[in-house]
This record gives sequence, structure tokens and C-alpha cells, in this order.
Amino acid sequence: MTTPALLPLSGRRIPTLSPGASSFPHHRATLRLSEKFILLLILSAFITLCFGAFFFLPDNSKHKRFDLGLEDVLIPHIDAPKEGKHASGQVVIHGQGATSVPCGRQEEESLRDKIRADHERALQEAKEKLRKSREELQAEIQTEKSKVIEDLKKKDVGPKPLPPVPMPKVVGVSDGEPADPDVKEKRDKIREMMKHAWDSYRQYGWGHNELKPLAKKGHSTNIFGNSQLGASIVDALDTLYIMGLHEEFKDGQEWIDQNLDFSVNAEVSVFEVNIRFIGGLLAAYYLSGQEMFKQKAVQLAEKLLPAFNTPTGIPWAMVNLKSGVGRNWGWASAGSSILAEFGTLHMEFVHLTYLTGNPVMHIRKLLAKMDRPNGLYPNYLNPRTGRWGQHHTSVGGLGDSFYEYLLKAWLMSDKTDTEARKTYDDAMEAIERHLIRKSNGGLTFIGEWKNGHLERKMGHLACFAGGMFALGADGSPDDKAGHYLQLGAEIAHTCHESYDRTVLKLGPEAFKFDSGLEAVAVRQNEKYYILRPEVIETYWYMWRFTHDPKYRQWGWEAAQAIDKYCRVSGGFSGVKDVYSSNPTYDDVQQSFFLAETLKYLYLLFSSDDLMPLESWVFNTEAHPLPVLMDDHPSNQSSLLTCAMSYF
Ligand code: DMJ
Repeated sequence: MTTPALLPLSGRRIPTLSPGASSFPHHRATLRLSEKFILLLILSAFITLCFGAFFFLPDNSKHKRFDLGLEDVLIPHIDAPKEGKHASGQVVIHGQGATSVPCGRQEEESLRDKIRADHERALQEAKEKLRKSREELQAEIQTEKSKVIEDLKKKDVGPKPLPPVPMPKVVGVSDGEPADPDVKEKRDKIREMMKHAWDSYRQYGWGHNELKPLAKKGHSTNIFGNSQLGASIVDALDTLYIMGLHEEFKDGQEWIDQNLDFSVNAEVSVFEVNIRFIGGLLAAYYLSGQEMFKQKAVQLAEKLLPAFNTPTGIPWAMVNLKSGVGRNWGWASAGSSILAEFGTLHMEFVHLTYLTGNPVMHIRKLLAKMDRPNGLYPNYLNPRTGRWGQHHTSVGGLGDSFYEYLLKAWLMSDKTDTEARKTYDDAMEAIERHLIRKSNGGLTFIGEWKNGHLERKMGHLACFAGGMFALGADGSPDDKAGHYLQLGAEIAHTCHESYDRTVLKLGPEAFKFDSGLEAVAVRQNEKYYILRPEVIETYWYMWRFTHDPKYRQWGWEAAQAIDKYCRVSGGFSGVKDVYSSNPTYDDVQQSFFLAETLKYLYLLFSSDDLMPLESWVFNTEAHPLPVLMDDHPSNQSSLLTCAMSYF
């Protein structure tokens, strides 16, 4: 397509220079010499102007407009030979020399010829275009669009060379066989449960995001958009690896290598895709050393980056992987982004920064500058205005992993990211003061703060905090390690009570501490259990830090209950009412059941040398990422310092 801007210019110029001007002799005769001179002057000025325009005006053909997903504003090149390709496959523009001053007569001549030729060609193309019908033009535009999309796809799929970085120390990734035969038997049982979950998904839901174990077919939810990204495969990989299920791991690896393509028109949750996919792929890379996983993680992260395109840099909750258009959940207060979502990207992106050298965000710095009501972080923040939405603070849903990632950022940096630690400590202090209470029956619980009022209700999700308190005990200020370990134990106890006070011995989604109620759900829509991991996660951390046998016992109770009430022939399903002896199924095998619940159970019955906590930090989806040791021989610390300064 010709650049339209050329048309008027040429339209004026050609008649002016045309010999046709001499066909009006009577005019010429009547002209006086001075008038002729003035006319000549004007003419030569005009010609100079025209040439000047060619020399000095920017060449529109070089300004390739390229908006992902806005194909209708693409302006294809008319000057294809000016483009070239680097060996890397990246398009580069050559030929800027057209704006430089010609140094000799010969160059001047050839430049003039070139301009003339370009000009003629442009005019010719324009004439041809004008002769075409509307349909022909539309078909042409369509072909151009498809070509650009194809080129884009090729660019996406092709492996991009990443800078070589040293592999962090990877220790204790297999074995962990316990000495006690009884414990070993339990561990084998958990492994068998994983096999059943995986094999069922392999048979009935392969390639889909999740599985419907009763209907025996694939399943998905809105967090994955309209996509088939094999979420369960990516989420399960590292669990398979840690359990020594290598055939299954290879099967999953092959699927990812051949089928996992992120160039899909799907609007996904940035948070969920980050914790499950990027976390899962990075963990698979570190455990197996297979480059392909790293490549995929980086490709996916690039697809998520447009979500950060907001006035504040706080990302949208959702992004369309193809167009890059982002938006927030309709239900979130005042168009806000969610604390637990934008605050749970740090670990994975620090690793990506480490692996690629591309710094990406500065969320923590922005939050540090903001006023916080009572020192608490509200769950809602508007990414346009940078202002908090509704003042609702929670360590459960909407807030949870934000706090978790502050602590884990510090651990993952080999305890050098002291800013993260300080932010975590300050947040915990405010949470203890305003949200943590003891019930009349002596159970410690974490309530929710809503506009200055404490709701005495705790979510299943908040039960992860027992493990977090224990994990953060070492390094806590004012020598409060004992206090935090105790707090972790109290939360673990409360959450165990929430399981123990049900018929199925599985915990409800939320439970109350009000009007004589202690750790039980009241509303029907809070009585379900969807194979969540948080309580078992806390048991595992508490076991690692105390070796109190009650944590293994509680974990075993949960494993047995899951096997008894959630297992069906086509996998494992959530249940709708944990207080009913005859529960109905929700018919979903969540991907986090394979990523987290079964992994934490397996680790609970393994010896401590499997995935030691000095070397590994688990992301919020239980994907282990290695601690980036500051004393790594090959200049890693400067890379790390660089990465950290952006967060
Ligand atoms: C998981 O996807 C993650 O743990 C997340 O942080 C919140 N909880 C679900 C599982 O319950």
C-alpha cells in the first residue's frame, strides 16, 4: 500500500515542471522582464522546496506502526528492500542514510534518480490502488494482516537466545526416603494418590486445564480464559519429579514442548498464570535442568508484561495473551487490582530477571510510599489512580500471598533483601495488633478487617499463615522467634480443629468464632472443600521446624479423609458439604491438588534432606525455586543486586 502523504506532493509538482506551460504564448508576450524574473524566482524556490521536502522530511515508510492486536492500524512498508534481518531473526531498519548530505556530484545525481524512481513507483502504485475495487482492496489488506500475524507467530515460537547465567545451587531434589517403615508406607500411599490423580487426568483430560473426574472429561475456569493450556500438566510436573515419577514427568515435558503455545486469544488471570505456569515451568527447569522449560517461562512472561501497562505500573488482574489488552475483575472494589494478585509476582519475576537480565517492575517501592490505614494493607488498589479501594484487609483470600511473598523474597535472596523483610515484619506487627484474636474457647484465629470492624471469621486460605509464621520466625525482630513459632503452632491447631469438627474430617472454606461458634462454618456456601492445600502446608512447615509427631498425624488424617471422600474412579473431586455424611461432589480436580496438596503431604512423610528449606523457597503454588545465593562464584551477586533494585 502506498503512503498517502506522497500523493498531494507529487500531484502539485508534476504540472509545475511540465513543458505544457509553454502552450500559452499570449501570456508570455504580455509579461514584463521583471515579472518574468519574479516568476522564475518563485519557480526555483518552489522546486528547491520540493527537493528539500524529499531530502529532509521524515520517510513515513520507515515508521512501522506495530500495536499488538490492533492489526487494523498496521501500516505496511512500501520500501521493503530497506528492511533486513539480523541473524537473531529480529527485524531491523536500514537506509537512514537518505537523510544525510550527499558528498559528491555523482552521489547527488544517483540520489536524485532514486527519488525520482521512488516517486514514480509510488505514483504508479497509487494509481493501481485507485483502479481496484473495494473488495480487492479489502482482500489485500487481509492478506497483509495475516502475513504480519504469521511473522509474529514465527517470532514468538522461535527460541530466543538468553544470556548464559550460572545455574544456582540445586540440592536435595530426590529421594528423601524416611527410615521408619510406617512413615514410608504412608509416603508410598501419597505417591499412589498422585499416580491416580495424574493417570486420570492423562486419560480423560489431557491438554485441558483441569479434569472433571466424574464426567471424565476436561475442565477449565475463567482464570485460564478460553484456553487449553494444560494447567494440570504444568502444575504437576515438579511434584512428579520430586516423587520420582519420571515416566510421567517425561510425558508432561513432551506435551509442553510440542503443544504449549501462549499465542492464544485468551484473557487469563495474571496472578494465576504467574504462580501456576511461570512458577511451575521455572521449578521444572531448576529440577530437571531442561532449557525448554526456561524458554517457555520467559515466552509466557513476555505475554504477561502488557498487563503492567497502567498509569501506576500496578498490573491489571487479567490480560489477553494475544492482544495484550488488560482489565480488572468486574467484582473488585472501584476498578481496583487485588493485593494478593499484584503482590504475588515478585518471586517468579526476580528469577526471570536473573535468567534474562530484564528488570520488570517496582511494585513494592510504590506500596512503600503509600499511607496505610492502621499500618494495614487494604486488599484493593486502583491501578489508574494509585489509591486504595475499599478498606478490607485479609490474610486469607485477596491478601494472603502478598505477605507470603514479602517473607519469601527475603529468603530467596539469601536474606539480603532486607527491605522485603522489614516490610514483612511491619505488616505482621499490624496484623497481630488488629486481626489476630483468641476465641472464648481459646483458639487463635485471624479475622478480617472491614472498614474499621473486625469480622470474626477465618478462611481456609488463611490457614497457610501458620506455616508462614514458622518460616519467618528465624530472623524476626526483637528476638521474637519463639513467639512466631508459637503463633504458627496456634494457627495450625485452630485449622486442625476446623477439620476435626466436621463429619468428613475435611475443612470448610470459611469458619466463624462468634456467638458461641468455634471454628465451624455457618453459611451453606462456606461448607465446601475443594482439595485445598493450606492446612497441610502449615502442617509440613510446622513439622520441619518442630518435628512434633502430631503434625504427621494430622496430615495423615487429612490424607485418609481425602482418599475416602474425594476419590472417585476418574480422579479426585471436591465436596460440597463437609458436615454431611453423604456429600455431593463438585466434579473438579483442581490443578493445585497435584501441585500443592499432594506435594506437601509427600514432603511431610519424607526426610528433611528432600528439598531442604535452606536451599529452596516454595512459591505460593508450592513450586520450589532455589535460593539465589549471594556468594555464588560467577558474579551472581551483582546480577542479583541489579534485579533486586527494581523491586
Ligand atoms: C493456590 O492456587 C495458591 O496457593 C494460591 O496462593 C491461593 N490458593 C490456591 C489453592 O487453595
